[in-house]
Amino acid sequence: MLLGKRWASLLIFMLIFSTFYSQISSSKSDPYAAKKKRMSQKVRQMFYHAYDNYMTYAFPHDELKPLTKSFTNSLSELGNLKLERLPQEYNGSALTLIESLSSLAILGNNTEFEKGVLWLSENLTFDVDARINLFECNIRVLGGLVSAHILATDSTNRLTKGTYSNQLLVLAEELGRRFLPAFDTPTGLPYAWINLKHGVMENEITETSTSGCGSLILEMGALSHLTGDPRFESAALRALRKLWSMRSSLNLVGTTLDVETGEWIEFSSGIGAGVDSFYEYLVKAHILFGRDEFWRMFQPAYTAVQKYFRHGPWYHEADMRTGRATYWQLTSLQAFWPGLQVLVGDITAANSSHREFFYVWQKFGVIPERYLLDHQMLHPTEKYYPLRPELAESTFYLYQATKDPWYLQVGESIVDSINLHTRVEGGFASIRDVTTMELEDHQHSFFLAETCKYLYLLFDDSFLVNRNYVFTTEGHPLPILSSWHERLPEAYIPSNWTSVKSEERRKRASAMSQRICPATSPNCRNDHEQLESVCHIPDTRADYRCLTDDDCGVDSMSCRRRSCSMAGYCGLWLS
Ligand code: DMJ
Repeated sequence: MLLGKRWASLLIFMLIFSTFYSQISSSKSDPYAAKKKRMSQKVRQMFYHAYDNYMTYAFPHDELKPLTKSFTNSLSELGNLKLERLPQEYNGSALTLIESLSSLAILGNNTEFEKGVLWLSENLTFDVDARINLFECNIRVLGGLVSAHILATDSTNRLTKGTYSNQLLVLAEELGRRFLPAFDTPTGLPYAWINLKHGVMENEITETSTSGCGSLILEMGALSHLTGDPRFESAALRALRKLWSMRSSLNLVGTTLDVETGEWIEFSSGIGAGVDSFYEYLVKAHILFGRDEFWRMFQPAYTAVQKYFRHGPWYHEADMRTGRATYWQLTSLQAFWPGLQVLVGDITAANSSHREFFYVWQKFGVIPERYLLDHQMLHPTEKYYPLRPELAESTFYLYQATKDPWYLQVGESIVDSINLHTRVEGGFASIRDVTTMELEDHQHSFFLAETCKYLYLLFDDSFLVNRNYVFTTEGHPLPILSSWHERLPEAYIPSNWTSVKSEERRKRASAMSQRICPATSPNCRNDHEQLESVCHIPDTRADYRCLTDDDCGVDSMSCRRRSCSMAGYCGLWLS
């Protein structure tokens, strides 16, 4: 008995010591480990507070009204997606559930992920007389389903054996087929609205946005790769090519256009509403499909943005024909731009505009929808903050790229503000007016698909370790597979990469810098293995500082050589 007690004390001592020791050693390798753990748990709780309340008070409708603990079928603005085997009067598409699946997978909640997958498999149908917005339905519903299908079938055995036989892909394919009539225009540019049952309605409006035509390629391209039906990718690609052909001589695009005539309607544009994801999808399509064509569009488009819209760290709007500034406004949606800049290696520029967005966040407590830079005041009618993700998204990318603890601090401050100002008993509510913090009865689905996801990944990126993903504009991960890649141009592949790449440097590469495995490489062991890019050569210094071009490596995504800027940073500097 005494011996038993002694053994027990010894065991307890060893346990405490080993926990203490492992904490010391993990904090030795990462001094911010404890903070990250605490913050990731906090974000996890935020996600479940939003998700559980949705499931309790709103599911299977589209979105939660957290103040009244009721629901809104917000897709009915986008169109009603009715559910099979439910009373006829019921409308709803379980939008927030579809949008939550990839976040549940990232949080490692296989039980809830499986429940959601099986429920949708049995209940969701698109055979409904409903007018939907093509762009929104594509990024939220099609993107959510395609991503969840991939997560359901990856090698992690997320689902109980035998329960899944591609039901989500079947649904996604059906939805994709219902999108196709929208592209049947003289220009190939899709209508903004389509009836899922009857196709394009009579007298349908012909005006759409640049994002509406230029942000379909990730989801529809992935759908083609998964189903073997090329029609989805072809339709999206044709629209994107047409859109690009409509650029001005300055390589600028407008914000709205007519799909029948192919004429611009709104010539002023920027990097925010109506245009944002067009730029995002050019670079992400290049990463996902390895097609040089996307980079050839992105490179001049990015250069034009930096030349005509940028004013120091701020971005204003300009007329696509003249390049002259039109509106000097900061919008909440623009805050995704630093994240995009990280993807192309433009870290210094990303950091400087991220700081300005965060400055505005701190000034108001959250980021307002629109701020008039020239008058230094809020837009009179756009004072709201609907729980948008863009600043958190850029913060996540910048932390991945730099490991600068400053971004953890930013993330913590975002988490604290959201909890302080928007958390209510029934979920998280949007802010109607950032000057009074008056709330609005709406918890958008992107709060679960994006805001919580990026905040969580900022503090816990274990989901990304040894995996390569591109996140769609709605935050749904798509894996980068060599089997989806076209051959990279020879010029992009340096011949001496093997000698430069050392084991030690390899280990240092973050998840974000582990990229494509070009199909041309003999080192790609098999189609589905996600390896670090064979062309990737890290910069000599981990902080990207340089004296000459020789200190810079080769970008892991585009396989393009990085160069040393005048400020002494390696990047994909565009001339
Ligand atoms: C999301 O639906 C997507 O990020 C989209 O690209 C733009 N905005 C919202 C969130 O703010």
